[in-house]
This record gives sequence, structure tokens and C-alpha cells, in this order.
Amino acid sequence: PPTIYRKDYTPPSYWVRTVEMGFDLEPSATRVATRMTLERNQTSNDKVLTLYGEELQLVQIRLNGKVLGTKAYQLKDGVLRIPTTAEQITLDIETLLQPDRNTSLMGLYVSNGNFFTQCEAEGFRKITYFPDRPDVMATYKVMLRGDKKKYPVLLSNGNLIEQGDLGDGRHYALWEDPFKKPSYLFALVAGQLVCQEETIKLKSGREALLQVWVEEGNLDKTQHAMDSLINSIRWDEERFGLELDLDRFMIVAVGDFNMGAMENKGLNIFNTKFVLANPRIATDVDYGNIEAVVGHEYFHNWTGNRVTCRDWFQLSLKEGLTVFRDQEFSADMIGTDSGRAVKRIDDVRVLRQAQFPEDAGPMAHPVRPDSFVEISNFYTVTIYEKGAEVVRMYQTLLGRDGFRKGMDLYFERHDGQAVECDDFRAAMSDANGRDLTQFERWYSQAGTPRVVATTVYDAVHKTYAITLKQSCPATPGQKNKLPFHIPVAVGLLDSNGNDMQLHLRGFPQVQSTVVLELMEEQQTFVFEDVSEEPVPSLLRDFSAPVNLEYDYSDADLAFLMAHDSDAFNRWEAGQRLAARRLLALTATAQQSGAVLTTDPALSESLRLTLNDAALDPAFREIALNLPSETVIAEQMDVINPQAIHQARRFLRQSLAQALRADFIEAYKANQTPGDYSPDAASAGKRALKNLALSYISELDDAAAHVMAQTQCDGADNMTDRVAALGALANSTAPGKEAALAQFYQDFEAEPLVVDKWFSLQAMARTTDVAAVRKLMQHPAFSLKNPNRARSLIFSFCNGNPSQFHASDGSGYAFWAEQVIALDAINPQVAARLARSLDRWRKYAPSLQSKMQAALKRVAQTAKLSKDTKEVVGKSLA
Ligand code: HT7
Ligand code: ZN
Repeated sequence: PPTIYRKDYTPPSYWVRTVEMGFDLEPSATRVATRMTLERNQTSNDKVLTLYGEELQLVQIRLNGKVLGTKAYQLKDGVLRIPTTAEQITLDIETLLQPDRNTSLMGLYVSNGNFFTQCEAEGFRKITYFPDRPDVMATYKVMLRGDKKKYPVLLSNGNLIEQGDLGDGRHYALWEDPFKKPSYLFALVAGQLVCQEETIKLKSGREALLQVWVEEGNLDKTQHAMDSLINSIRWDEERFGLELDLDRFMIVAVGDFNMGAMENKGLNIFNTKFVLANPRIATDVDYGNIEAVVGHEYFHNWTGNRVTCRDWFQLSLKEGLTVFRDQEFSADMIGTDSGRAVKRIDDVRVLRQAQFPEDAGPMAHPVRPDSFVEISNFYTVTIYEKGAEVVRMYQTLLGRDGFRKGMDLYFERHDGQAVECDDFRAAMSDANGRDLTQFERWYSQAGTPRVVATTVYDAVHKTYAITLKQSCPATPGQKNKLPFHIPVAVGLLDSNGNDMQLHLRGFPQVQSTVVLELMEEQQTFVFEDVSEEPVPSLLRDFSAPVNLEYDYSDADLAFLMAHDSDAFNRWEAGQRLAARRLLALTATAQQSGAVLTTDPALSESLRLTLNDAALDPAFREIALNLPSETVIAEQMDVINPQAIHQARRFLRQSLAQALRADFIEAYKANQTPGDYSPDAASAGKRALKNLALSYISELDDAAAHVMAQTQCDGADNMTDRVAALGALANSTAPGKEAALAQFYQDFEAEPLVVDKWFSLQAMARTTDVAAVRKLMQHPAFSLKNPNRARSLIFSFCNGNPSQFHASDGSGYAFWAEQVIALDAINPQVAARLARSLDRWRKYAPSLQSKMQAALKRVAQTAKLSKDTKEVVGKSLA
């Protein structure tokens, strides 16, 4: 398959001004009649109108009313070329689709008897031939026709302007979207659905109708999504002065969906996982995710829909910015400083767990990639999460007000346009009179920068110098990197643990945190009037997506853990200390006959944090969580998954022994009696209580079994129930099998809970490939449903490293089999799974060769999709 390059971008030869579509909805044969009016793009010299189509039956094309014979156009490899230079054209295209055979879940498909669409990035071309590219924007009018009983609800973008009976058991609905949009934002939904609705008054006084559509039986699970939508609308009005521009805004939940959700104009389509919640089926984490995803899709209405991307290389323009916005929204919804910090830590954990490895692997790409084979493969943590960090750095550099000025200018300049990442940077720069030229490298250079800090205290002159040296590892196609513009937020702690007032040489303001702007390869920053040698608190609030190294002593780290006013760095100090121990234990575990030992210093520091009642329980929970096996793996030259697992388990067990009484106390002190509420304070308490349970369960003794079993039996909410079941699943408790069976029996009618049941078993310590294969035989398992496939296969391959990387290579053989099987059903999902072996070159040779063999087996499979081909091809390159 061809590689597409950013440098080859050319504007379209024709603009599409209006689109009218008629759908006759039938699962096995849906007829689509599309009429579009086009206008020649005066800047283009291309004498051909180019349209794209995939897996379509082309019935007829008419140009200005005249049927086009096959000689009047060229149709090859999904590209339809019509030679023409006419100024204005009306094009009628009729296509025939088979939605019930569409297992890729792109374009028009059937899920549980209902119709749904997914058009981003290139799904519209599976509905009709079209200039399916984001810089072609048009207004749409859509007529839906279908059986009245089977499809009582007919939805599309914008406003409902007419509906009625067709007399033959069918009915119709006519929708019109007043805003021009790219084809990737088109959507339709038809079927048996019910909705919760609410009318709200917007800031300007206008009214808007909000609806959350679900399958019958799920109306008791929509309130949280509705609340989250209303909160999102209010937040965007307040924080960015952005109002909902439509009279109607709909969210629809679907059980078969490739990703989380989709921001189609006025008709957001969501994976059920990010809509449905009540205390019986959803955990605190689910509630938080729903709020974040509802916010994310809503915020796209401005950052993505009103201002969209010129081409798919600019994807992070909308995704990075919108993730940043949803992160800020979630933080503001918690409201407290410590809640904000916990949210920030959570976001950074995701970045380190998933994006840092991506940035160091074969799929590493810049936030604005230079090339791709299949754009679906580029909906990555780099585009989303690193992209959000890049946007956050503007705010760190310009301040909140400066950032808002930049946003205002961005909308003033580009509302209704399809633009580039550079346009966003220019708005930030121009609105603030700041030169952000060098900042561009965050978009063009891949890889996680390394920043090494060294310090010198001069007791005579009372100065403290911090030298920062940056570098960036080579990534595919980018050997040498130029220095980034890196904001490094710094504080200095005196011997009492208080923040010093900082006098940075050359800067008049005195503050307790300063943002150093590292722009050269190496720079020294000097602080004056420093009365004693401080302990530096570096990269506060994780002010840049870099790996910061400083030669802290263990005592420094314990001191920062106890005193740093920056909650992020308090947490970070604990993680550094724990990572140090874990790496040492891992090194020992690799030697045969070695005996693992711990030192009490870490447990004493953690004991202080655990018992510090002045700290938010949510913070204590996150601070007591050790770095994951993946995070530790990334810090090793050669990854040994078994040794890492053994080391982490050993450390958790020794902490459980040392702090048993403290954990029991925390368990008792953080009960949440009364009605369940997912608010941050209650969720924080539950999180700490369940962390205590998970540590106590490491001891795997009778007392721990009773504790978990009692919680499992008595839980009145899913957070507590699943935490207790997880503890049992990882234990040798006699009641383990019965508890798993009971859970399934209680929730077999709730697909999202059955997913949890599969996932929890897939990640259990004792689950090996044979056990996963057995679970695949369960009647509830299906590869066709992405959530289900993710819950078992992905959870095992990505969430159970010590079993997946079994020394006999059985995990890799299983992985290859599943990638191949999934590829025939759903290439996007298969290509995601294919990423599990990204880091194969970092493992010991005996594992490497087995991984390579599995990758080759996939690569050599006949009829492999271009999605999966690109991923395994890049891995093997
Ligand atoms: N913008 C949406 C992307 C998306 C998507 C992409 C490819 C295949 C299926 C998809 N479903 C949704 C999601 C978002 O970032 O909001
Ligand atoms: Zn998005």
C-alpha cells in the first residue's frame, strides 16, 4: 500500500458546496442517492475531479443530469476520476451498501439490529463516492427512509425539519445541518432507541434540546452522561466563552464501536462504555471516564468541528487541543487543588505508560506526522496525549490569560476553516507577542526529550545554579534532533521543607515557582539570595513531556515526598524512590539463587504518606501505587518481564507486611456508608480503601481472603465489588471460583460488566495462554465486538506482561493467531492489537526471536489489511 506524505498536500480541484442524501435503509441492501453541487477551486490546475469510494456498489453517476458512461470516468483502487474543468457541477451518485456485512464498523453498519455510521477518518467513502478529505466542507440535507417498526427513530446531523409516513409501513425523516462540515463529521442513526432529554438555556438565552439515546432497558443509566453534557456546555461557556451553536445536541450509545466516541456535528455517537452508568454496573473510574469523554466530544464542537483540520497530518490540532480541554474540564469539575493534582498525575501516568513507549518504539512519530499508510493507525497516544501536553505547554509559557487570548484569536481567524497546527501556534504567538518559532519542533520532532539537571550551590555568593542539558533519542527517519523549547517549572525547598522565594538572575519577579525556558542544548540558570543549599523541585506539575534526570539522594526524595508544595512532585519523588528499588530488585531477581531484600526507608516514607490525614485520600492512593511493570520495563536496557513481575510482587508483599496494620486502619477509615455517589471525595476514599485491600490481599492469607470475600458479597456498588473480585481472582482463596461464577450470573445481562469479568481474569496473575483460550470458548465471548475482544485479548496481551511473555513463546503465538483472526473482521482493531509487540527489540534474545517469528507470521499472511501491514511492517523494519 502507498505511503501518503504531508509534503505532497495539494488543495482539492473542486469544493463541494451542498450535499443532499437519501437513504433507503435495509440491512442487506441500503440504497444511497447523493446529489452534490461542486465549484471549481480557482487555485487548482488539476483538470480532474477526484472522488473516493470503498466497498461500494456503484449504481449510477450523473453529471449535470446526464448519465455518465463508463468511458467518461476512471475507477481504480477506490479512486474515481472524472475529467472536467467546468466551473459549476451537479453530481448525482447512487450507491448500494450492505451494512449487515460490515464488520469493520466504518461507514454504515448494523449493530444489534440498528444502523450507525462512523466516518472519521475515511469512512464516508464507504457510503458514497466523495472528495472525502477534511478540507472539503459542505452543508448537508439528509432524508432517511426505513421500516417504521424496525427503525422508529431516524437521526442525522443538525435539525429535524420534516418527518412523516410513507404509507407502505415505512416512514421518513428529513434533517438539515446549517453548518458546513467535512464528510468525516457526517452521521446517521436509525433503529429502536429511547432517549432521556432535557431543555437548557444557553448563556445567550437561547434554548437547546439535549438528548441521550440508548437501547430500551438502559434509560436508568443515562443520567450521568446527561449531567456531564450539561456541565461541559457550562464549562465551555465559562472558561472559553464558547456556546453551543445548535438547537439540538444528541448523544447516541452503541455497543459495537471501534473507539471511545465520535464528535459528529450535533449527533455524537458513543461506545456504550462511555455513556451507560449506574452504581450497580459502573465503577468510579467509569464515571470519571464518561464525564471526560462526553466533555471531549462536546468540546470538539468548537475545536474540531467549527475549526477543523486541513489534512489528517494535522489531526493533533483538534485532538491534542481537545484532550487538553477535557483534562482541564475534569480537573475543574473536581474543584480542589489536590483533586487537580491527582487528575494531573493520572494523565501523566497514562502518558508514561503508553506514550513514552510509543515515542521510543518503531511507530514513533511526531505530533504532526510526516507520512502514513493508513490514517486510522495514527489515532495514537502521541497525537492525543502528547498533543495535549504540547497545548498545555502554551498555557504554561503564556499563562492562563495569555492562552485564552490565543484561543480567542484562533477562533476569530479560523472559524469555519480547515487549518494547520501552525495556524494554532501563530494565533498563540500573535495574541501574546511571543516568538514561538522554536516551539514548532514539538510538532515536527518525535521522541521523548531527555533533560539532565545538575546544580551548584555557592555558599559564599549565596547563588544556586541549575544547569539543564537536553537531548532527544533518534526515532525512525529522524536521527538528529534540534533543541526543543522546554518550559521547566522549578521550586527550591529550604531545610524546613518550605518553598524559598526565588530571585532568578535577570528577572524582576519573586515567586515560589519559576518557569525556566530551556531553548539551547545546554543552559544555566542562576538564583540569587539563596540562603542555604536547597533541595530542588524540578519540572513541577510535569511542565513538559520529557524525562528529567537529577541525581537526587534517597534522603532528598523522602524529603520531597514529605514536604514539596507541588503535589505532582511529592508523588514523583515517591515514584522515583520506588522505581529505584524496583530496578535494583529486578536486577537481583535476574541472578539465579538470588534472595530479594528490601530496606525499610521506602516503607517508612510510604507509611507517612498513607497515614497523613491532611492529605486527600485520592492522593494517598495514587502515591501508594508503585510504578507499573511497563514503566519499569521502559527504564531497562533489556526487558525481563518475569524479573520485573517478581520484583514488583515482592515489593508489594513486603510493603503489605510492613504496613499491614496501617492498611487495615486505612481500610476501616475510608468506608463510604450511605447511598453511593461518584463525587471525587467519595471516589477517593473508595480508591484508598480498595488499594489497602489490594495490598492486604498480596499476603494471600485466610484473613485477607475473608476481607475480600466479605466486601465482594456485601458491596452495593461496582467499584467495591470489582475491586474485591480482582483481589480474589489474584489469590488462592477457596471461594475464588464461586465468586467469579456468581459475578457472571449476577451481571450476564450487562455487556459492560461482562467485559470487566473477562478483563479481570485476563489480567490475573495465574492466567496463562491456556486459560485465555478457555475463556474464549465461553458463550459470551466474541471477536466481533471490539469491547469484548479488548476485554479479553488486549487485556491479556497488554495487561498481563509476565504471562504474555512466557518463555516458551506461547503468548506470541496466541497473539499472532488473534491478530490474523481479527484482521479478517475488523482491521482497525487488529492493527491496535498488532502494536503489542512494538518493543520486541528491547527483550532478551530468546524472547526477541520468538516475537520476531510471530511478527513475521502475521506479516506473511495473505490478504492482510493495510492497517495491520503498516504496523507489523514498521515493527520488523
Ligand atoms: N475523533 C474521534 C475519532 C474516532 C475514530 C477514528 C478512527 C476510527 C474510529 C473512530 N471513532 C472515533 C474520536 C475522538 O477523538 O473524539
Ligand atoms: Zn477527539
